[in-house]
Amino acid sequence: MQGTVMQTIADDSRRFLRGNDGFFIVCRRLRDVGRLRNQEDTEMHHARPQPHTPTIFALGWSLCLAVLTPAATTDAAIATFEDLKLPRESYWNGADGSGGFASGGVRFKNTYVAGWEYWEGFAYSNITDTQTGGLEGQYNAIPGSGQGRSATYGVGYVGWLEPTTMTLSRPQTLQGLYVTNDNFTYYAILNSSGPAQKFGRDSGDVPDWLKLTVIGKDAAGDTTGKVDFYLADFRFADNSQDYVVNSWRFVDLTSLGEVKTLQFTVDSSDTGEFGINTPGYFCIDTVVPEPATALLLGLGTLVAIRRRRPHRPGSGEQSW
Ligand SMILES: [Ca+2]
Ligand SMILES: [Ca+2]
Repeated sequence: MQGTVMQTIADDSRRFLRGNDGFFIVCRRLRDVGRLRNQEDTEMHHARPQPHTPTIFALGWSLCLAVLTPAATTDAAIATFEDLKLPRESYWNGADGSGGFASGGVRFKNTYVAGWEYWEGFAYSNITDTQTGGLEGQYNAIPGSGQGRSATYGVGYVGWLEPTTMTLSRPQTLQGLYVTNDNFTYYAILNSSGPAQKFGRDSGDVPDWLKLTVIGKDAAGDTTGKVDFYLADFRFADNSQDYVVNSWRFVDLTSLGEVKTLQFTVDSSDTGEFGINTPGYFCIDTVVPEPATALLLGLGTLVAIRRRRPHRPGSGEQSW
């Protein structure tokens, strides 16, 4: 970044630094309190299995399911962020310079620029506040919790230095993951914020949109496919159908096939000289492998139990 000419631009609510290469950074935190909107809390996108009638058959099937349970629920998720420990109402943003973090078998990349208080890539958080907008709300998921009312979730920010990526421990097909809006983005869309315009604009009729794109990449780094998800969509002619996502939504990623890395990008109808004006944040939780993979994990558990059974303490190696 040496040699970059930086320009300071101040407005009523915050200050920005812009470089001659298009780099854009928010460098001062100021409160920007938005309106609290009625929240519809998290609804699982999948239909949950209904309880079975307690017949003998059902009991047997339930016992089978009990062994294979990881295959059928988000307990099988390969990343939930619940294994990341945080003090209450706090976040991690990479200020320790570690360059990322892992949840389950998934590594999330982080880039932190010391001295600028700037980060991009992934952070994680357990903040529950849903009313704070502006930069102060950048670590807040708008539903007020992680997916399924869990405590902890990831926060993605698509910046200018490195691609925003998460990398699996091995190539596999994913059923999908959950996403929602970040407070900063949510309130900027509803009320405007700095250079970001209110969606629909003054007339309410401008067909604005904010799109998250998930790009699958295989072990060789080649793209396997792309999936778009609209975090906000005001393109409906009937404005009563316009929406900003405020609950956790499942994004189906099976069409990407077997992937090693996912890259995330954001795009918006509201753009300027330095790229999109809408804050480029999203929140993420509960990465779910495809059912077949999860089923194999469950069967693997069964086989492991079966193979361990003949062992007796002190009996040495068992011949089969
Ligand atoms: Ca979680
Ligand atoms: Ca509209």
